[in-house]
Amino acid sequence: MANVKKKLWENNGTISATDGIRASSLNFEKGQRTRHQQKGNGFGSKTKTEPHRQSLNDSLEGDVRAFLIDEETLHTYDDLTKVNPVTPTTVLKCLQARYRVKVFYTHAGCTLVALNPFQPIPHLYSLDVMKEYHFAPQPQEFKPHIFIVAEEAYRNVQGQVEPTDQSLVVSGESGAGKTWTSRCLMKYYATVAASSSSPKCQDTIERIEKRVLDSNPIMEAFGNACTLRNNNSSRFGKYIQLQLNRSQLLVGASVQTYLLEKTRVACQAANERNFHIFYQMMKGATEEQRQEWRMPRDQLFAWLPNADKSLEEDCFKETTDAMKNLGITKEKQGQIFQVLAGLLHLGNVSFCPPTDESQPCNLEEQSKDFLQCTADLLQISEEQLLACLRLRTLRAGKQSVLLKPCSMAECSMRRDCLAKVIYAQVFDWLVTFINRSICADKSSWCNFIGILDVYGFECFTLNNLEQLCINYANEKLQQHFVAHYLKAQQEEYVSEGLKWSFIKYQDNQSCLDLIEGNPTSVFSLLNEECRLNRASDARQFRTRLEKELSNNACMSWDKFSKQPHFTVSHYAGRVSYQIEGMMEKNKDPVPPELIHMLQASHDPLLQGLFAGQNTEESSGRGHSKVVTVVSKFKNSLDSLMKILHSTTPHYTRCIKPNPECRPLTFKKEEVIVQLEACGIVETINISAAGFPIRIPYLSFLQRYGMITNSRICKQSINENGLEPDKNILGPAVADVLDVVLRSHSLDPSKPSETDSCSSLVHCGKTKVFLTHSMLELLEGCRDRVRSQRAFCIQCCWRRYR
Ligand code: AD9
Ligand code: MG
Repeated sequence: MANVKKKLWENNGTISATDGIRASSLNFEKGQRTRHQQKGNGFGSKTKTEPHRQSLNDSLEGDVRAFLIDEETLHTYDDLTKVNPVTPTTVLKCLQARYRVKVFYTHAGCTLVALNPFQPIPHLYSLDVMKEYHFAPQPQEFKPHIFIVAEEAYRNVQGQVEPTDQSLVVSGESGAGKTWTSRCLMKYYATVAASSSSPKCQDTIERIEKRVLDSNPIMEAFGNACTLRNNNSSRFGKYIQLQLNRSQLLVGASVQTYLLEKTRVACQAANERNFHIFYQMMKGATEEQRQEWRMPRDQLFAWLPNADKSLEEDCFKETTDAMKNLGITKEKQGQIFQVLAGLLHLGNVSFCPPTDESQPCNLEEQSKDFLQCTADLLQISEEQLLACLRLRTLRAGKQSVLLKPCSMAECSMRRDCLAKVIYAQVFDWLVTFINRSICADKSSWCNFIGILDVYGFECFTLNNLEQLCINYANEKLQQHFVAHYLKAQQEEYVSEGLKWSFIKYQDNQSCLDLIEGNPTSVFSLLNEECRLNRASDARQFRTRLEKELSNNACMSWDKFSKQPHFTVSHYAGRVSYQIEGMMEKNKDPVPPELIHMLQASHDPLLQGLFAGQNTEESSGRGHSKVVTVVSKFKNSLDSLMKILHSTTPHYTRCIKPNPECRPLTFKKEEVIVQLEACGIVETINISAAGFPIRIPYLSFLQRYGMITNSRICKQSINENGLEPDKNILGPAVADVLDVVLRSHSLDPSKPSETDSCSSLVHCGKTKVFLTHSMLELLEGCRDRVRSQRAFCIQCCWRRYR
């Protein structure tokens, strides 16, 4: 091995860590100095690449060791597909070994795995490190890092053939680090895409960068909350497009959000909190604001649980500063906070049963002040508010209107519904405002880098429509990922002259058909149920699902479960969804009288939010015209997928190493579940389904040529810089393979039992494609030849002495 390393140095060659799927490829290229190298890195003469740059020796060690499973050195593998054999267990061990030595990033083929350290690692993300990766001629040679992904996308934008848009897909479970990673990526681009700007345009660029970054604290204040799994959990999905001009400078951005968990505003699980913004207001308001919003310090609000918990996210000033920077005036901010204060008061309104059942519910005595505060802050009539909360309006024909008293449960539902609909509108208004403030004119940008921060796969004890939508989104992304990954593999096979039909792979189309397919699927049946606008019956719906969808292999039922449910076999595991409440959630009904009341508000913000909004009414024959939650979600996801398909994707899978968010604690059982859920195990399976090891001819002969000791091998190796040419090198490679296979009485076209492709080895135009078994045979032969030689040298040496 020392010889090989020495040779490398003499060749001034480099080892590409990203050749194809990076699998064990010893890929030597003649070193070429680039503009950045010749001129220094542009940030002063001191090069600080040492901590991040792997030495060539290390890299080679990693490659060679990959052939030999050795737990001692597992932490040196910077690509999981290099570990041999590649199994979930070895991959897990490798990640654990790396985490132990505080290495948090690892490649997995075309994916980057990011382990959450749960403690600040400032040196890993400093400005200097950003610059190192940005100015490196070959960032891939550096240790795996999110900045490699960022830089690769940035360079890809100015593609060699034509510029291409890029997407960075960040996924993982709650608390795994998606939002942290997305912020880190945005900061990277805000830094590197501005660094080369001329002083003249610096002002404008800085302003837009700051505004783009300032969108984060606003969206997080209004869209994030403290949950059991993450103190700063995003309760919505987000796709942000960073717009770049011809000079690759960041000139703007646009944000698209998905499925805000608006129920949180009125209902927080035990030990969880409402959206951060409410706590920020409670803690950060001035005395004057407190009076205005009727929020004395000691006031308890039912919708503000766990307010004593102190979080760094509770920083009101950061939010209001960011709002100001984005152009949200003090006046508008005041309107927003006043409405939110109104919602907090609304949460303290509760009802008690009437003495006479034909009468509406009574207000609890202590609720009266809160009702009045709510009406004042929302600038609506108190009487109208009370009527809307406890009386249902029934229309009989066009003219006559009946008012029917609501039950206690209905009153609470209407109160919660009012809060949800207002909060969701405020959130959408903010997103629209942010977009107006940061989006560049279409004529001033030509390409974008999109960053997708979406909720990961979810499986709780009880799962309902929210989990079905989230897991459906993950199925879509997984399909996209697999298609991209297989396409990349297929392209390499085809360009190397191999047949693609070697690969047998099962995709997740039938699961998607089950959820969203036409004409019959879970979504279509749910929508039909909502359209019919009849009282939902969970058991009836379950029977319907069984009748219509039981022929889909991804659908099943737990016979012992008492609750009506259905179980879907997702790519990441089986999830049982309870049917109770699902149809109502899909309808997400808003009583029209609530909207009418808000439209009549004197508050300019509410007026603007609800003006022109269609109230949900039933058509004559009892059919509802409502656009259901799943239809809206499917449509927004379809548009997202269209965008993703038009870009070059890069995947980062964030992993949460322990559920308690403890620093530097790795729990294997937690991690393996996530590796499965985020498709890493699947990636490994796909990679193992073909020829996971590809070695360029020259590299192959340099390592295995000694097996045959043929003259042509020596010639090839001695000719430094020789372009790998199958005509010259091919026969030598064939010789080596022939010797190895014959010595084991094997047929190259027949795989071993552990290989999933239909042959052991294939010679492409420039590379040899191997299965793991073939690699082991080659390594074994090489070891035998080397020990025989060592033995001979020892004998000669003794004789000589
Ligand atoms: V959720 O689905 O929105 O609930 P995320 O977004 O996956 O979740 P988040 O990015 O919020 O998780 O990360 C959780 C916490 O982990 C952060 O608040 C940080 O304290 C911590 N974290 C994540 N990544 C890093 C990191 N690279 N370095 C240090 C980190 N801390
Ligand atoms: Mg998040």
